[in-house]
Amino acid sequence: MSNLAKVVEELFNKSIKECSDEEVYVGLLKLTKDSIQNKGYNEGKKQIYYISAEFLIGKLLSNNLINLGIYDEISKELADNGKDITKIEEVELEPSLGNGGLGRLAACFIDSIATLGMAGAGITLNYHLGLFKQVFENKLQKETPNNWITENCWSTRQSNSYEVPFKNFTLKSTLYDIDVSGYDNKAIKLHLFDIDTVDENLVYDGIKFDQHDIAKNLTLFIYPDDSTREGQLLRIYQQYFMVSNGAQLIIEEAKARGCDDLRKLNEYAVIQINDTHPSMVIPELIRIMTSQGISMDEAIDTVSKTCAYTNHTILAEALEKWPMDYLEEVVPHLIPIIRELDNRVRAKFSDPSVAIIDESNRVHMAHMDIHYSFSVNGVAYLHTEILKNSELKNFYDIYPEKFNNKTNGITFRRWLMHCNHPLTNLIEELIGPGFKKDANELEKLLQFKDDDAVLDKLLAIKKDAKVVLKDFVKANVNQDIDENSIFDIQVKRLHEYKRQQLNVLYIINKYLEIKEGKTPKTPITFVFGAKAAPAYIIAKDIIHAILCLQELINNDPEVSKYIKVVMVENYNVTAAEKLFPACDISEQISLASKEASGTGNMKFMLNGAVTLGTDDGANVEIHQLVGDENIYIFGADSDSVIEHYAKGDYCALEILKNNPEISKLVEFLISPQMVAVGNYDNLQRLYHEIVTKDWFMTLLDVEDYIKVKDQAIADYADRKTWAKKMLVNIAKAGFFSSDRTIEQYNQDVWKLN
Ligand code: 26Q
Repeated sequence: MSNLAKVVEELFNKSIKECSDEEVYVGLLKLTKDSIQNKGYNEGKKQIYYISAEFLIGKLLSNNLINLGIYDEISKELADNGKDITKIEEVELEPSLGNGGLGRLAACFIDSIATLGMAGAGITLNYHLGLFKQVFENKLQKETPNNWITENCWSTRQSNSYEVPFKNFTLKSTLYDIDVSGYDNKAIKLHLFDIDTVDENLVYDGIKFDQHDIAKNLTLFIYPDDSTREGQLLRIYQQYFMVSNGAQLIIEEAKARGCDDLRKLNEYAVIQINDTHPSMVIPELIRIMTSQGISMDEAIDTVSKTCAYTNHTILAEALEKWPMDYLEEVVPHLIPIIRELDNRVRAKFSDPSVAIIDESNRVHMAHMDIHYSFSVNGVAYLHTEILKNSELKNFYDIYPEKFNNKTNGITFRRWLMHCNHPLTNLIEELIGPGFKKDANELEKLLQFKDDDAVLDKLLAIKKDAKVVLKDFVKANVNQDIDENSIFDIQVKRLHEYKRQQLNVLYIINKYLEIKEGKTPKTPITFVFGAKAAPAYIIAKDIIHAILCLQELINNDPEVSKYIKVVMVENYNVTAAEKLFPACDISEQISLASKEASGTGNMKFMLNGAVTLGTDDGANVEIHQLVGDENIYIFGADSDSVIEHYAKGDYCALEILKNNPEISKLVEFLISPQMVAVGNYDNLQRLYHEIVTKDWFMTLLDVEDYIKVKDQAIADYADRKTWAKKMLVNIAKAGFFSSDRTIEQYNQDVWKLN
């Protein structure tokens, strides 16, 4: 009897055939959890603790089967018993423990850390409802709770518990662990801290809840709305709870590995601080050390040698600055330490721009990180250059040796082997299985650049993936799309700097062209997927505009022959796994200088999409790798954008006055056609924002965008030449394996033994 047969026999007293999909899932969950535990965990004296408010891990079943090397065997066994593994995957609920890029990056990183045999762990919170589930109602985003914790689930309750002191009370934590299996290697753990008193019944009317009783709501949601004082305080409670537990666990484990003197903590642990959300780990560790008799000087020295900081954004509004009185209300015991850290900075540097506490009595978390970490890194070449030369220039001048770049990466286990079996199999047929361990081997595909049979296979695989997405879209939003059309896809968080509105203007242009009789050679399907932050009004208006275009265009028989618009509902990791393989044109159209890296751009490339993008974030490196022939770059470059901001000379109204063609597109947002299907107020607000402000310079790039996108669409018609571009993109994607990124972190920063 097979292992799975034994497990389900034991659990349900049934054969696999007799089990429901739910029962098979539970059986596989047990089998997988046991197999990972039996293999054991990576070990080492020094460990990496990747501490992050987000780990957007996605569903785990198939990924774990792949990493255990038993996916094919299990899926065959299931098929032999009349079961379809993709149906069983559907039983699992997606843990949405993150917002977007930063959280997904953390998930890719723990996969790579485990795979490369490094000892370490992820540290985060056990959000009961994770990120909200998005539903569309009257063409508007509505947020609903998204429960992922069920009786049978990947996390396992542990016996560890720590006391976390707040101003007026102390909370006792409970630890849940999720094992993260390396690919063909042992595992590491993702630690999720929680409290037992959380009350999910507190939630009403979507995702509202009473924010007062911390003991009941601490880990209910990820990033509760922080537009109010209560919301901001809750964020501080969450952050401190995460880092205090983390610090206690790290110290306990270091001691268990032989650290007999906390002054040597840096020999046993390195803590990677994922953006500023976990920054309070610095004063917390210092607090713990000094409370145990270590001097302030020594504690600061050790902690600074233990912590490393990653910056993920240059957007001013995302840089956390906590008002001192908020911190006083939640964690008064950290205040003297933060003041001491600030005093030391002020004694050394007279420049007020590098202080930790500013004139308005706000604590700049990033500044604390930079002064009291040994490494500061950006997440793509251009991003790190901008940090050094402009955003953090004053810090770079003081600490040039701390700054380094670590261009992001993605795990190929999930973003190729799991989400695109047909492509994986073709690659293996062509160049053997070596690429699964060493992504650089994908370059061997280049020898097939002129092999028609291979190029045809690539096109056939793409078409099949489009059929899969077509079915998904039908089930998801009840829209019919054509697998023979060009799939142009923009999926990512909704943000003005990512410029979904620029894509909208292109679609409006196409619509008007078609109405004037200028029809595209190949039909195009424009696909969007994006959640907007619940309090981000303009982002929600952009979603509304997209949904209006979807209705207007898809229901107009004259136009829908040529173009369609689809916005998938509740874009998440599971949807992403269907979207990336099916894409022809990957939209990476942020305003140059604003997208730190992007990682969706890498997933699209790896799955044979061609990038249409600005020279921003990791697009710059994609461009360099594939060459001008195999990417479509448009728009202003980052230097000129930075100059516009410095001079304050960008004026949307000016552009509109001088360009009736552009003006026509923007005016369409409030046209009778749009207002007939949408809400005037939402459309007018978006229109007004673009006309009077357009902070992210949509109109600066709109002409070039239309020109270059039209070129890409025209080029698509030459299928052979296009297939070559696909092949080159896949072949050059090896650099973006997160295994490479993690190896670089280890070599330059972590130095694990
Ligand atoms: C800050 C203050 C208050 C409330 C929320 C926040 C907040 C929350 C989430 C700030 C930032 C984030 C997330 C940022 C993020 O996802 N950044 C992305 O990180 C990716 C991984 O490095 C990059 O590829 C993306 O370019 C970057 O946008």
